[in-house]
Parts: sequence; structure tokens; C-alpha cells
Amino acid sequence: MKNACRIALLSGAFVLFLAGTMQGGEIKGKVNVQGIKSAENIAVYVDAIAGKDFPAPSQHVTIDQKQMKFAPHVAVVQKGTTVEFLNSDPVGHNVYWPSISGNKKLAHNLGTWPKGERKPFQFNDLGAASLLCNVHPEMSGYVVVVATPYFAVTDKDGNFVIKDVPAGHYTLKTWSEEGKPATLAVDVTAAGASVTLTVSK
Ligand SMILES: [Cu+2]
Repeated sequence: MKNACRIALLSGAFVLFLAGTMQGGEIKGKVNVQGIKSAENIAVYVDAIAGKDFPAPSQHVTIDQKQMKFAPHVAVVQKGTTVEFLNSDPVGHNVYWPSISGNKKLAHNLGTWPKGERKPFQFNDLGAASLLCNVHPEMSGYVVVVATPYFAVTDKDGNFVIKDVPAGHYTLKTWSEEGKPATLAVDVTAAGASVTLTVSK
């Protein structure tokens, strides 16, 4: 009986140990910029993982149009995510994008609607949609559609944290309004990973 208990305890501990190593951790990092005025609002994401498909998230993401701005300015979403475009201003706003990553076949115009209303759109194509409002030409925002649920947007100092990344070998990529994409190979262990990327004009 005693031995059976010991074996049960040991195998339990082993399962916990395995779970711990599979779990991975956070990818923490900083993006430095060259020739760009700000390190803020840069998307950092784990690129498509060979042999791994992620189901479309059931949770919707809201992009607000508030005080004549798209908020957030840059939203990163996993492929298949439904974005709800909300108008919180007392004026009518429009939402359209002329392309997704330059592909004009993926242009779309959601129309114009008043305060308090939302319009949903499911993003099923990878790439960056440049959001515009045809009522207010000064308004702009971005939806960056990526293949995995592992992404973040940099703060004003270029810092970012991508949470809950399983242990493994990945390719990190960046998207930014002004800079070229940067790519970095990263190994995530149970302790996570710490990286530095440079985005240049
Ligand atoms: Cu507008």
C-alpha cells in the first residue's frame, strides 16, 4: 500500500513537471527603432507555426472611434477574429480599408453609422488592414491579422510582453506603420524568453 502511494505521488509529480515544461512562459522584450520617431504601437507576434492551426477565437475585439480617433490605433488579432467597430462620437463615422497588406481585392467598406452603434467584421485574411474614415480623412488605424494567438503591441518605450506561449522554437515578427518588418528566431522555455528587436525605416 505504501509503495503504491509512493508511485502515485511520484507519477503525479512527473505529470506536473511535464506540464510545467510544456507550459512555457512569457516572451518579454523591447523594440528599438532606427529612423522612426516612436517605438510605440509596433505589433510583435509569433508567426505561423508549421502543423499548427488555431481555431477562430469566440471572443470579439472592439475598435472604438472616439474623439475622432481609432482606439486602439493598432489592434493585433488572430486570424478569424470578429472585430466590432464602435462609434462613440456624436458624429457619423465611416470605416473602410483600401487593401490588406497591399491586396486591393481585400478592400472593404463597412459604411457609415451613428453614435452607439457597432458593425462587426470577421478578419480571415492575414496582413495589415489600414483603417480609414471617408468622413474624416485625418483618421487612421490598423488591424494586423496574425496566424497565432501569441502577439502584443509595444508601449511608448517599445516594451512588450506576449503571455502564455508554450515552450518551443518560433519566429517572431514585427509590423509597424513606418518601419520594415523585423524577424527573430526565439526559443521559449518554461522560464519564458527575453528578446530585443530592431525596426528600421
Ligand atoms: Cu470619422
